[in-house]
Amino acid sequence: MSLVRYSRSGAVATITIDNPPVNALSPGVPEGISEGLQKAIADPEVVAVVLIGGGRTFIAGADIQEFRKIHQGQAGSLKPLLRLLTDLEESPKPVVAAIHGTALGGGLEVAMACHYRVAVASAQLGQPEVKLGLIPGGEGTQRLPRLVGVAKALEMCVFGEPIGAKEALQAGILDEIVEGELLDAAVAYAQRVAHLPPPKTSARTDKLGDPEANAAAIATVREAAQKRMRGQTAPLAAIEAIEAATKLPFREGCQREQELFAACLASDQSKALVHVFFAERTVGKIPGLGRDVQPLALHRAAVVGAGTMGSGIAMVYANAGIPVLLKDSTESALTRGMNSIRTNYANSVKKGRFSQQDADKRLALITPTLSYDGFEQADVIVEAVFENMALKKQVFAEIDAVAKPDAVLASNTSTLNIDEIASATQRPESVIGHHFFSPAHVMRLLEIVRGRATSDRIIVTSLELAKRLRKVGVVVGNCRGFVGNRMFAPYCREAIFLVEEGNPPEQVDQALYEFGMAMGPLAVQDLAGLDVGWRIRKEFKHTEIPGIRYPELDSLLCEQGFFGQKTGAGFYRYDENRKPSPHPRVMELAREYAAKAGIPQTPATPQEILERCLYALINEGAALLAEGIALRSVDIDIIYIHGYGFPAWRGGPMKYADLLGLDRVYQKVCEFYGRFGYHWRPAPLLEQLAKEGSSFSAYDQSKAKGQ
Ligand code: 3H9
Repeated sequence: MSLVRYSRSGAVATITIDNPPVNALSPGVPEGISEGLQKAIADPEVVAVVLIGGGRTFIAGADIQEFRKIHQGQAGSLKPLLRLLTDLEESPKPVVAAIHGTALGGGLEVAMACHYRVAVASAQLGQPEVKLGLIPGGEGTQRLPRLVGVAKALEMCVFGEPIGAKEALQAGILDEIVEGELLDAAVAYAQRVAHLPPPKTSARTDKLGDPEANAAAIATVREAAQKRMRGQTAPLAAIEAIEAATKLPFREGCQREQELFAACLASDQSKALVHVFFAERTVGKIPGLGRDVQPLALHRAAVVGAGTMGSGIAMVYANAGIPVLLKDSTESALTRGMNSIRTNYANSVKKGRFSQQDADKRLALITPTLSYDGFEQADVIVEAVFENMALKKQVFAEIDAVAKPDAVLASNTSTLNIDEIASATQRPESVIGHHFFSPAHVMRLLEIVRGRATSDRIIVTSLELAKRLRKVGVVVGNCRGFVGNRMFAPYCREAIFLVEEGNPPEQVDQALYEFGMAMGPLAVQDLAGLDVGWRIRKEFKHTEIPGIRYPELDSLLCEQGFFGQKTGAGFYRYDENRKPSPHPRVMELAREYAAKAGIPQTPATPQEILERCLYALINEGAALLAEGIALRSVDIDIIYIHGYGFPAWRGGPMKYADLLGLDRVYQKVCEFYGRFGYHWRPAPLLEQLAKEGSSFSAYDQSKAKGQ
């Protein structure tokens, strides 16, 4: 089937793009539109042209698969798109872009090269290229400021958030919001403007502002970008391109845009972010899970345990409009949980995230309870009690007795064995892990842990549920800590070892923060509470091998009552606003312990701090992949980006390793194995891929082909 259709109704020609699902500008699409346009120009009967998308949307942008090919060294060309933009704007007959769904990236750029733009009220328009490590490369940085002014163009190109039709009309992108049938309205509009000389956006200068105002707008947005998009290069390149629009004639500005676009396209940041775009969509596709498996309907939920996690999870359900029971065994625990929910909602209202009315509506969906009454109606029940196996088994036995036959029985355990938890019920096939990350209503990750007996239907239902809860669901296998926390352990181990070796916490954290992590590993542990790890460590003490070094300092801090932020001290000291500062006792304790244990004091460079923490993470990731606990390396990447604050523009830990080159990572792991022993045994899969000159991405692909 052809990618672009041409038709005519009366004196108006219609060019329809038919490239499902999102009408991306794949090879053949710009050429097809150009061809249609030439036909319309050549037809003496035609007085105007409408450009419209078939199916659910206008054009969602350039074909991102093409960028992936370019990243893999295959040739790709933007020339047909650039030629189309000129053809459209130079057309002697007016061209009207008729927009529904989304006009994003190259889609908006095509629309802006048309002479007029009309849209339905639900349309979304934007330049989201920065989210792929790019800038608009289809003259968008030059046309957009001409339509909306410099400040608005900066906001749209630098932060990449789309805007709705109403805002686009006010800003000057759209000429009209139409009601009724879009095509009919666009044709009528085209007839109305047919006799007018077609206006060219590139010829406009009226909105380009004056140097003083532009300099101020640029300085403001640059500062905001450096804060909100720390470490990323594309937002700064977008600023430079828009600045060029204010200083250079249109064509020269386009030239500058092309240079900046090419540099972004060649960058590791773009490779990483394009990888993440596809990874986010791959994690929902589980090999071997039949497409015919239908998810169960979910109308009501129940949560057991009103602690930090339980009350956070109840909010997640309420935020998605799902009524939820929140049970605890004591009045005081329940009151504490409900109070923290109220405070959270009140803060959201104060910060303007939603209205008081919205907050009240959400709160009304949460029903506190001390009994299991009403649990028989719940479609999903989430256990979020203390991380203790005996307690969890008891709760599951109780849930089993009250839940309806096809309910999803989920545990929010972060480390414990799902199969053992399931064994407390008569229906292990209904039991699954729903591992939310703290704070549950903020973090986007939901680790979905399948047990040995978990049914496909429960897995599919959990994936659907994740979408409804606006989370990214990633299915993983069952082992201690699953994917996220099992990898987190060696990452934190190295961070603590480094402190024990005489490197202050702030130096260790700083290296990882500068790498792009949302927080350093020691600050994260202070936030989560050091007592959590302390308790788990005591539970698993019997698994430790005599003669092997394990992190001790965190336990020593706990013995002092330093549990992290909540006690005002952990790896750092915290003031009443939870602002951290170095705690002199921490390094004292570290030195005393190191002297006793014979640990040499060796200052590490930021590079070594990074390598030890991150390569420990990657080595464990490779082991999880080989064991099949992680299905693909992309699953690990998404878990780390959405659950652990790993910078998306580094692609996640496994993509980061690919970009460094696995041989380099492997060599360093071997070096650390030589220096530090046991913990650094290279994962066999890392060794194999490094020696083959391969990558984790290639491993994913070869596994997908084998399925
Ligand atoms: C650009 O335009 C650069 C320009 O300046 C030009 C330079 C010269 N390409 O997300 P969904 C696929 S950069 C290829 O699940 P939704 C997607 O992978 C681009 N494929 O649906 C998925 O495939 P699968 C700027 C694309 O309804 C399927 O479509 N544009 C593209 O939740 C459905 O997607 C963007 O960054 C694409 N452009 O959301 C927009 N877009 O079924 C990126 C989607 O095999 N796209 N696919 O997994 C989006 O934001 C969302 O996909 C959209 C729909 C809002 C459109």
